Amino acid sequence: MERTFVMVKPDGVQRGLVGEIIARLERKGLKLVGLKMVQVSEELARRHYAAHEGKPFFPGLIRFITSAPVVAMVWEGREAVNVVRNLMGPTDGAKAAPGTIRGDLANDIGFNLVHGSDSLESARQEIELWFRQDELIDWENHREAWLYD
Ligand code: DAT
Ligand code: MG
Repeated sequence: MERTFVMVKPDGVQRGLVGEIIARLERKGLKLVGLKMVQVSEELARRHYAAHEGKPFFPGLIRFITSAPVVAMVWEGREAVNVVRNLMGPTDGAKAAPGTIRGDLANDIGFNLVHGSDSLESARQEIELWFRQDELIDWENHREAWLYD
């Protein structure tokens, strides 16, 4: 089973969409294995978005992600990285299809509610960056007997 890092961004927390976003991932059958609220520091923000350093939107992105609390999570399941990316939809809410989190609930490029790791390798790095090992819970989800053949 794969694990992926998911974050409800400050706009999602402020708009009261944490439950809505978690519900969509739960209904898909993904298993929550880590969850915490974080007031993101400038240092954590810069490390998380290091791949975007130097881009014109980088300073605004750091300002946004540190402006209010986020909810950081780790979700586990079959092809979890791709499954979450598909549930989120593409970066720009205006272009995201209905049925996706961004397509249904966002209409901006920067204020797009949610982050999800874009590859297995970035998932591994982001989980390590955001969570200590003892913050991740290995638990048996009995639903899985009816989720996976
Ligand atoms: P995603 O979050 O879909 O993986 P990304 O990794 O390309 O998108 O960019 C990270 C975040 O940076 C994205 O969620 C919003 C912001 N961003 C990306 N491109 C942008 C742009 N052209 N203008 C403003 N913000 C942008
Ligand atoms: Mg990305």
